[in-house]
Amino acid sequence: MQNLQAVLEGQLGLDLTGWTLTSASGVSADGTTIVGQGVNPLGDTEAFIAFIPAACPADITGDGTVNVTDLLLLLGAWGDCQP
Ligand SMILES: [Ca+2]
Repeated sequence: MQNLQAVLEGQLGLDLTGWTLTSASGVSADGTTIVGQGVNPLGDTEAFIAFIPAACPADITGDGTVNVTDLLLLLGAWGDCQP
């Protein structure tokens, strides 16, 4: 399990300064939409909806771009798979 607020801020770059996400109450079937409650910077409880961009399987580094670095990682792992 991961901390949703940490993922939204750390991995997706959202600025949630002053917010505290307190609960997630629903997730779409494809996992790209999450709804819940949080406390906004004014201290009021408020609903939130977060849209998570679908992952790009070719972006091996996870930096949002498919480029030569991803290709080199793929080529570096070329060959027989070790369990
Ligand atoms: Ca990449």
